[in-house]
Amino acid sequence: MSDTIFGKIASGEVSADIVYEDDDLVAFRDLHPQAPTHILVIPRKPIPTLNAVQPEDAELIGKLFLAAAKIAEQEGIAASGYRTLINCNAGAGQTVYHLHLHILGGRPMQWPPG
Ligand code: IU
Repeated sequence: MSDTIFGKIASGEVSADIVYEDDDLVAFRDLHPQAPTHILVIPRKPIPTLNAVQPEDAELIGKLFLAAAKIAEQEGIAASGYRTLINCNAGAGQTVYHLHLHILGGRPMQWPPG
């Protein structure tokens, strides 16, 4: 079992500003937001990186994106536009090794990301 800070948020051991949760997922506000709305959606299952996702996780990953769209709607950023992204490994800037989907919105986004 992974014991990252996000695993501890998922188990309730560490508190976070949770905006959505169900049996499979938890979503909470990023501590250092990079946009007016910056939320992380994580599976309760401690998958370290996108590279470690297995075929049996396909439904879970689908749920992760469905939850992101629902949260964007709830946050009032669905119509104006928002970005979802997953940083995979250090070269992409991943710092917490528990899979997480970023939701960023509330401001215009640049392309390409840095
Ligand atoms: P990354 O994709 O691994 O770089 O994203 C990790 C994010 O987790 C980053 O935006 C941090 O601000 C955020 N975060 C957090 O919200 N709470 C924490 O306790 C820690 C990191 I550590």
